[in-house]
Amino acid sequence: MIVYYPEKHYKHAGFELYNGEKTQSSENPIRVERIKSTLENHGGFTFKTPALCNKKLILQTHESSYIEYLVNGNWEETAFPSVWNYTDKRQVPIHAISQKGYFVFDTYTPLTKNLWEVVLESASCAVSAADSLAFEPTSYALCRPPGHHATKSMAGGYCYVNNAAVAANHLLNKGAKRIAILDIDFHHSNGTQDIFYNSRHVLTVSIHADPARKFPYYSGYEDEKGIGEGFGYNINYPLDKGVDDEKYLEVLSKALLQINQYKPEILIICAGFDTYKKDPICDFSLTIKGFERIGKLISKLHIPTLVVQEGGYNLEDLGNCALSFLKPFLR
Ligand code: OKP
Ligand code: ZN
Repeated sequence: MIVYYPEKHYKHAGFELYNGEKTQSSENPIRVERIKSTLENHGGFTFKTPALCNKKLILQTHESSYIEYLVNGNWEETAFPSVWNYTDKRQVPIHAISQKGYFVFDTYTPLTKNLWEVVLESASCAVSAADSLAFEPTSYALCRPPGHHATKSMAGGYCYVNNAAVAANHLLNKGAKRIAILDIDFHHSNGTQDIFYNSRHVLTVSIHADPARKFPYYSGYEDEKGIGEGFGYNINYPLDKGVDDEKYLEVLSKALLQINQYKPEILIICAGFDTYKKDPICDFSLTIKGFERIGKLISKLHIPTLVVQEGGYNLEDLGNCALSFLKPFLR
């Protein structure tokens, strides 16, 4: 299996402000290094670094003022918002402090030095991996930073550019008519939902912790079904705490049935392993063996599948969670 890996990701590392307190970020460079070394030790994976994708592709996914903000941002020190847009005006503000609150929706997502080159390379992993579906049934984009919380015009939840959404737009440009994105990260994929909310060409399905209890809090509820011609093409499965392998597989089977009915030409899996029982910030209880069962069930659909890495924070077991999930796709 081909794996696209971002070699400059380590340049992005920071802290987060959680409820007013400064803490070490869970989203650190060790994460993808753990996954990489576990897959390398196992064998069957070929690592490549991506060619940087065209900025136009990113502008098709995100608002241009937001992307210009990331491109031109010259943050010498880690920066965070402190005042948010409390109006419904969409007018890019002038002051540096108001701009941060305009383009970043939480205090977990630091604006760091070299941010743009790092996020561009992460998105490029997803695009390159999408291209390799032309000659491989499955490919894996080992993205960092992750992408699924990034909306059209805001960063948040450790995400800046929505890697999976950029890849989906790339595949639509190449002629695909129906793409399904299934997000199995513990957290609701609010960004992906936002980007494709009015589209029937991209079915977005997310299985996650009930946002009444967990991040991103404001979206991920069952009644969010899409809008306009996209109505019916967004599906959310908010779940209670403590979900185990059996319960998860039961919900996943339902989601896969809906995906199959849509008859997608390509399936994108936004894979987060923070549903793992020993994840330090989450409250589901999936096992390493459970990830293999999840991978097997998905692989049995026999749809060309792009796996895009999202979250997962248990550094000790993260590599084995990913390997276990990917194994059924190896041939
Ligand atoms: C990103 B992804 C923990 C609180 C921060 C933010 C969660 C972002 C998750 N110190 N919570 O979906 O895994
Ligand atoms: Zn997550």
